[in-house]
Amino acid sequence: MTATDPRPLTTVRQFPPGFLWGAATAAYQIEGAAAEDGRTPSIWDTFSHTPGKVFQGHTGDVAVDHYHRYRDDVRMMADLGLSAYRFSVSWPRVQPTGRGPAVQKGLDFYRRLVDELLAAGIEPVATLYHWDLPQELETAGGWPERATAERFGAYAELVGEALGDRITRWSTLNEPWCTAFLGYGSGVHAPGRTDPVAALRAAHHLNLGHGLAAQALRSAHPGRAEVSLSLNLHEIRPLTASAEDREAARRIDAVGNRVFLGPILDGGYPADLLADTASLTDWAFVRDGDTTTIGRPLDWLGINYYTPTVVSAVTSGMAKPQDDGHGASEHSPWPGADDVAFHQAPGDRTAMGWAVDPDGLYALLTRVSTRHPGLPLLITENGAAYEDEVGADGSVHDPDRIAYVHGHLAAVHRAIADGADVRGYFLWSLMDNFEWAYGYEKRFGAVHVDYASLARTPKSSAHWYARVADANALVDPVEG
Ligand code: IFM
Repeated sequence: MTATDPRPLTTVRQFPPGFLWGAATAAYQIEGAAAEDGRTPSIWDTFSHTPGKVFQGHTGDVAVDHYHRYRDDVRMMADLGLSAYRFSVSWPRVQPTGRGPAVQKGLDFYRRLVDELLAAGIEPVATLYHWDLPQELETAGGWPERATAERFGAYAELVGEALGDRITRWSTLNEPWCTAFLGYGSGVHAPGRTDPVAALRAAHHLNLGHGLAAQALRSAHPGRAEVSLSLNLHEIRPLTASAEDREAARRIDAVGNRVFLGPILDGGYPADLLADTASLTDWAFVRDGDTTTIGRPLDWLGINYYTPTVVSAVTSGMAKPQDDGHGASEHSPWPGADDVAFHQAPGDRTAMGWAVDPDGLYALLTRVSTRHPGLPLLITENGAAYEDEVGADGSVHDPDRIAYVHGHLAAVHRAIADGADVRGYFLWSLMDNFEWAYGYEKRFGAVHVDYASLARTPKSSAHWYARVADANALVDPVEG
């Protein structure tokens, strides 16, 4: 809050100096320009154009046209006082078939975007893969195949060489759990396959791809790249303290969290995960040396959090809900955990039906930082969808979103006070966008987008967040 700001503050919780106040987006969700300048289809173009896969047949063909409006969007970020912006590079825009040389026009777009950000004093934080696999690589087998991890390493080298002089912080993958288990397990995400063994193979090849990409980024600009990935870690709670429910929680922790944390931070795949999935696979696709490649130290860890995951054992007579919060499917995204049921956490819910539970974020941050002391953390996504309405005067008031973010920032502040080394927070999302299988129905933005005119209008949450960023402190929400 500035010295001249007349609004009252009842509580001020200061964040550490240099804390990053960011917002996040992803290429397919915002860019549009799906067939411009050499871009070819990704698996999400194919999936969204397949009838019945996405709400009302929505696609990312135009999205919010960020590809053409990026300059105005960066100006808007500067007006909101953001100190960082997390975006993703579209693989099919810079290397359309997933092989061969880069398309310069594609790289130039990201060069221009990054230069605009730097000129505005906003740190660019780049994600290499936010779910838009070039369709040709999926046709050749996709993430269940080792070759895709190798291709990803080569793509990282191209992008690292082109942009590594301008970008320091990199995230290789966004939420590989969703890619593997929603994309190849339950099929609610592209490419829509429903094969539990393919999902497990995909998880390993994503881990390997992360390791290869991290190496490539580091060698493109030695000593400069600070590399991580963004995991949607599940904050898992057993429904009761019974041994059966705790066993259900253990299984979900194995295939939801430790399938990534194990090889990336703990030296290998956990024995209990291998045992849980032994009837599906012997994991022979993990080759000698893979865990060394995957396990090279991270410079920081990106954590995405929205809501906790409440689980129990399936007891006789229980109707097992098919939607665990990730979208309804008759195919489970949890291989090796067929006997687990999912429950709603109590309390208020967002428009996604997800419980609002900031304590879950506190628990996650303190647990990760206790287990991995010295590893800086960034919250690379947190936020909420609500049914925002445009008022008669054109403004959008979203007090529920302010309350959600306020509660979660208070949890982050508490975790920092208790020793977690959290370096920044990225609101999901900068602006309303294509919410995957939900199309444009769910709005996560701090900035409203009118999908007819594509006009951007900062919601009251954006104005409040700007005050938080300016003060580097959790200022209380003041409406108006
Ligand atoms: O929109 C997504 C984002 O792409 C990945 N993390 C969760 C967000 C909300 O569902």
